[in-house]
Amino acid sequence: MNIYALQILALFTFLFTSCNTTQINTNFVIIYADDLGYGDLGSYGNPSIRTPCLDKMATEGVRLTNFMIPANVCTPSRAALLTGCYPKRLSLHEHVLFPQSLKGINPDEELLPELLKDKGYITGCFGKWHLGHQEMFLPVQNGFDEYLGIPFSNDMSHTEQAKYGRVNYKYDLPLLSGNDTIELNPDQSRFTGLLTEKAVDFINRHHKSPFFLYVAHPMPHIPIYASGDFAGQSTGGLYGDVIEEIDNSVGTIIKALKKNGIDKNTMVIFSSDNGPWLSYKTHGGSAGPLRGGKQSTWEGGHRVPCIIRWPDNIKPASVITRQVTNMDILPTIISIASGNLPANKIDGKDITSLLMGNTDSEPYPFLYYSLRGPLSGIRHGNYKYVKIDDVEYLFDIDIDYREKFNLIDEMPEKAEELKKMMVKLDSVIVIEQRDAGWVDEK
Ligand SMILES: [Ca+2]
Repeated sequence: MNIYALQILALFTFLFTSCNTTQINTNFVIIYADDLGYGDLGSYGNPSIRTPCLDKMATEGVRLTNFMIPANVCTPSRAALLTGCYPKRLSLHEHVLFPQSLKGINPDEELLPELLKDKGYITGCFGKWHLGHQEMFLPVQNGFDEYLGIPFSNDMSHTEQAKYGRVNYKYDLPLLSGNDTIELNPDQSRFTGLLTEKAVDFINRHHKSPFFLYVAHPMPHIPIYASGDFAGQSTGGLYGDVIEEIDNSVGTIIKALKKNGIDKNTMVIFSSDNGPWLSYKTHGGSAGPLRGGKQSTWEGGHRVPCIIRWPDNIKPASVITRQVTNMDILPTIISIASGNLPANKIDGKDITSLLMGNTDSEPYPFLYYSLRGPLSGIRHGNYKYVKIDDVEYLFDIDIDYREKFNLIDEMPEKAEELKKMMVKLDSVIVIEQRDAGWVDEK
């Protein structure tokens, strides 16, 4: 074989190997903020909080403007993300888990990390879990090889409840490593930095094998804290400091991917679990132009930022205005990883093609469930029907995303059509509902 033939053979070998590597070895990083609102990032119009790393991530990837969470609080949102299901299917749709809760994610559910482990992925979870804190429900029993974080919200301790005038709880907030409590009531100003260090260390240790890294920041859920490097730096006040520290963490994680030469075959997803907690005023975020926030079925409670970076696959600086939900993340990742979907019914759809610029697929009707579980509304096509405090609303949600102009009297047939569809879709979920896991109280 002459030198030219050898060169051509080497080129084909390289192309085959690199294509193959991209297809089977894509890593996944999900960074999930807590209570971060639609209007909290520069790329989503915030006028005072600086988020250069997330803004850059948006210019290198795609920004979604209709990214919906099928819950307006923490526990059900996380259940939807890691199972691809409406939380009601898992009986985790009624508010959140508290330190006294005995309930958690059904151990029979096949969570995203479990499905990826079947494909040889190494999995790590750093941050807030909130899918049950009895041992059987914790991350290392549910598909994660490594875990460090808090099992429920950062305000669920006696000290923090007292600070906000609610002293019903007398619990200490544990910091867990695996299943073990390594600290009680840790200094929360360390959280963002500590989780970033754990994420970078995980990437450095596992860059040679495909991995799934889930970084679930406990912030900016109240009580909010920023570390010394960030405290007092933002014109957005302490809340701005917290967001800017999370933004910096995203930049640090992407830098670690680059340093290990794997940023091009790693999909990084940044989002939030629900809208901003407006009742905490300057310690809560902003839903931007959207009405309402956390705990409400107004758009501000359910629509959050989502930025996805996957170089060479997603067109830089693209924007997806079509409705996508956090339930779509699991089937999308599983499709890219050539894995198998869970045996149980899920609601999310694979959006890989949409992310790559194809706009031919239609979104599915989206159901809104209120804070304590009851069905509250539906969004289908460009209309949203919702019932809030016994008042019925119909909005042309594409145009009137601020939910200002109620069309219920002008278009009663449309409202009726949506209501019927909503009840029918929910009734199927009721029939197919699966119980969440329980621990015997005795
Ligand atoms: Ca939350």
